[in-house]
Amino acid sequence: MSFKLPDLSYDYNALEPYIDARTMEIHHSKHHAAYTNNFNVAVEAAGLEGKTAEEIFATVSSYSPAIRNNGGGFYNHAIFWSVMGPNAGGEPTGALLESINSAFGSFEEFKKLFSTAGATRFGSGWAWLVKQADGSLAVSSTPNQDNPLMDVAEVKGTPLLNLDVWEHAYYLHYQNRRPDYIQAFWNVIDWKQVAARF
Ligand code: MN3
Repeated sequence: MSFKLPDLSYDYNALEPYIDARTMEIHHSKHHAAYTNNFNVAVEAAGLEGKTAEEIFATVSSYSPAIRNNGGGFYNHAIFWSVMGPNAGGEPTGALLESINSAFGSFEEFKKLFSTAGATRFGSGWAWLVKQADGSLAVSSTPNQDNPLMDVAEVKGTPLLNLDVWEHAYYLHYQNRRPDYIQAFWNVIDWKQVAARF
């Protein structure tokens, strides 16, 4: 199997009270594990072994929906776990903060844009902070398991931060209150990890 389910660098209960342990356990050990397994099956069926996920995404429109959906599911969740952590939250600093200010005016304005991107994504999908090819930052959202590395994405670039707004990411604890989940997310963002991606 070429793609592996990554371990979390923290316990399932580490993000409480913002994201509950039961949601984290099911999300990682069931949902993410299934995307990873199904991606490996689809990659093998398509004869794409040896390619990186990024290489596959660059021409994802030429492959089956199984590649697009499960590849995105595998990759997007790996980013999502890595940009969250305990003892996190607060604001970015340094060059990342300067780029955020330059692109959006202020950190508060960025928070509003990103939160709105997640709240208004109809159905299932993700909100993103993206570093575009010219180096500038943008906020976007994608449907389903699409991501900004895919040739089908409206806003393309390197994903710096993402937020899963599928119901499976919040329904046990927040039920239909997606905006409350999005507000809580700001308390678990590990800005050091986001800065490292930047
Ligand atoms: Mn998910």
